[in-house]
Amino acid sequence: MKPGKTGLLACLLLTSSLHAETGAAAWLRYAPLNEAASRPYRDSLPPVVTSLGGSLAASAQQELIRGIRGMLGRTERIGQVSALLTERAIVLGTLGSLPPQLSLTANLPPDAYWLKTLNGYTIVTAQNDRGVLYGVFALLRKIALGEPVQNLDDRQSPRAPIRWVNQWDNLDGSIERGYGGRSIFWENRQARPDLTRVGDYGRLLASLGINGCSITNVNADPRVLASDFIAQVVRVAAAFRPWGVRVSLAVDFGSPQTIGGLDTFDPLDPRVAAWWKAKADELYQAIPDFAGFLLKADSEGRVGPSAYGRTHADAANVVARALKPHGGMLFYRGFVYDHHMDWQNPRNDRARAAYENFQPLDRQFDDNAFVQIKNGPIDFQVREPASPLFGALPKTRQAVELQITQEYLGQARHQVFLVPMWKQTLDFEIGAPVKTLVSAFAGVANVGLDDNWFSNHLSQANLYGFGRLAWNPDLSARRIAEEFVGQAFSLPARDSETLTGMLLSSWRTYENYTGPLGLQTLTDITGNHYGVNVEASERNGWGQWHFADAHGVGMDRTVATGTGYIGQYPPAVARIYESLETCPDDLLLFLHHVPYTYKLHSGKTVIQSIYDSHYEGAAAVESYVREWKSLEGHIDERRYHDVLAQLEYQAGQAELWRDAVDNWFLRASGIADAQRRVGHYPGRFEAESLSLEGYTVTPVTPWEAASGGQAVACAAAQCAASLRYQGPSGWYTLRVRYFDQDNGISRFQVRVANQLVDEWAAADRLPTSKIDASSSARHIIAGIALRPGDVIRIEGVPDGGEAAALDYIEVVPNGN
Ligand code: GCV
Repeated sequence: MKPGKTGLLACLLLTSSLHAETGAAAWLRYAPLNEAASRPYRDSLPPVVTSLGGSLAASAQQELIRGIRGMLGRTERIGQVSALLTERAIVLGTLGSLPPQLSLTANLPPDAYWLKTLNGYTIVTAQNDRGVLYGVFALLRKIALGEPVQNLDDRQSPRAPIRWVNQWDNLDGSIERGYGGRSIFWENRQARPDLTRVGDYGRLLASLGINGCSITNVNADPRVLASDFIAQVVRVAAAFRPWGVRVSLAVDFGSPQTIGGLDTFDPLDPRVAAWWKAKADELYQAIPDFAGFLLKADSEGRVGPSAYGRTHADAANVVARALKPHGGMLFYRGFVYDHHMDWQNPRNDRARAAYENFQPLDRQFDDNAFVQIKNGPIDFQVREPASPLFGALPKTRQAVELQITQEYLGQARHQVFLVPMWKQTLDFEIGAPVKTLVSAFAGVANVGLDDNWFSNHLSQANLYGFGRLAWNPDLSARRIAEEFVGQAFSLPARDSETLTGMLLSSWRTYENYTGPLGLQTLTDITGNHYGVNVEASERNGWGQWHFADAHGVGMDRTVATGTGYIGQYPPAVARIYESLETCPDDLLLFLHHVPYTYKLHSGKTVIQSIYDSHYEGAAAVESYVREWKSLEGHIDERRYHDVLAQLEYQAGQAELWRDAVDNWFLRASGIADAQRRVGHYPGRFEAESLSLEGYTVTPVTPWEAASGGQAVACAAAQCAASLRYQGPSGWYTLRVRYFDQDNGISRFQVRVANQLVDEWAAADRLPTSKIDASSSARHIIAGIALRPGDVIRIEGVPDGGEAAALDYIEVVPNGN
């Protein structure tokens, strides 16, 4: 077998097992291979697994047995070390533990592994126990992807020694920017009684080589450091330990005062230093493999060293020095900015903040203090340039922070594969590629108790991709997508390619229907960060401005006439960004302010490009629905239907984004769409123009969130909106746009000529109680025969605070 382009696709798989899957197994499904595919593995893999011991030996051995059982349908025998001379085996052990006849020498860094076939033995070895465990997962991955294992000689080392995930979990069980259910760690300010999911999560993380997890929100609760809380952390650490995942805590910088009882948290006060030291000693006493602390200070209302006129280095070092004797690390977030900035001062620029705060402090951080830097200078927007800070701290250890949870990228309700975006940052040359400048990777994962961790099966690809990049940032996005698809789904080759293609194009698609050309995600910045709200980022202190007005759009960050942000890059980069001639179209409006009629490199004007990309993005999501439907029968029913519902919903949201953003820019610019689509919606009937019984017209805020800026809401027990159809007879699809608030479950019925043709409940889990873009949803009723004079009547029954509100109905000839 050769691992060709699709050698890692699942063409070799599978004795079809399409029973319902919850998604909990993610990419560790170990789906059975078919007879032909499994034969080479059966022939080449010894029937015995012999473990040479070590702290993670039980996990490694059990995982190997479990994986081989799943994929090859046979159970490896557990062999004795004493029998190694006489029986061929898969041998699991560190280099130092290998017996003389299998002795191997190599200079492997910690966590690296070596898979080696020797004298009929398959050896999984490493410098440390974690490496052996990672080697087992790598061996199983090869089998799952159809790669050969008979003549192994594969050494793999992680690029960065620290690869960890951050969870923004609160002690009450909620998760800040978490979309996959409640915390797997906490409930009622205690560790959950049952931490099984923590162990399961540890296994997923270990399969990617992730070796640490910060288990509390960076908007930190001081209680996490209380002495009587340590026992809770001990339990979580114990659940992770079999998988080599070390825990860390995100801590509050004011802790010496808030829980330590001191009258100060001044980092230069010896009593404060002593407090941090005593606290670290206490934690390490209980958790000897504790990883360290994560610290968000002087940011978004968190206290920090500025309270005493001290620097971030002072703050980081006082904590780092407490951890140092135990081998602990301190991750100090570079996400520091003023969120009360004067938007009327054209020199102000949040994008400059991280560099200005930290660059002058280079050399001043201790060697176990890392500055953890978000990929871009703002905040996980759909497109940002790489943070200039990466190139400005040559004497400081740096961690790159990537956001796996899709805060600004559709919140797991939209399918957006983030690896291509991350790779842009990691590959970005800022003196050297960013990936070579960082020695730690942090991914904000925020998995929750939902069966499939994220509430969206396809969002798992982002955790998978983060882990694989953290191990090897040189892997291509395509390779990672193919690996994920090959393991998480068992599809024939053509279908694998379809799904891989969907993943790979999805970031560009999302960008197209939200904020292209560097506009950033035009969402509700001061609210839930989900639905469209073009002006939410303007005219406030948060600094995510894009300065769109009647004449033009974009933020002038040039050195010549703007905020000077571009000057934070090395000259080779700054030159490209500073000049309109060379600035890439994708970042144009992030870096420059231009008139709407400005011509892009693509040849289009800015305004026409905004219109077109929104139409392209929305059309692409409609095509994802069709493509996904083509996979029916090859995916278990549960996951098939879950993803189909998610994609259909996303298609409706993409259409809303398209219309909202395009109409906003049409109104602002006064320049018509050359293709006459924007503002022209054949077959669309605004709810407010229908014949209303009980419904009242209500303005929607922001206006672009509803077609025509208005909706109808029902304050009675039941309301109706009717339309007398006047078009030609034929088959039609009805598209009803309604609002699904989170404060009730309204019911809708649609009748055509008095006949009930469909009904549904507005019961989705959407993040708003308002009638706005976040609650806007679409219901499609296909195959309706209409004749002139037919009455189409939508009846709404509100519930709780939810008003059974309607935006419009579209009557679309079938096939359109
Ligand atoms: C945890 C953004 C998010 C916040 C988050 C913050 C951070 O502002 O909206 O929820 O806080 O980033 O990264 O600290």
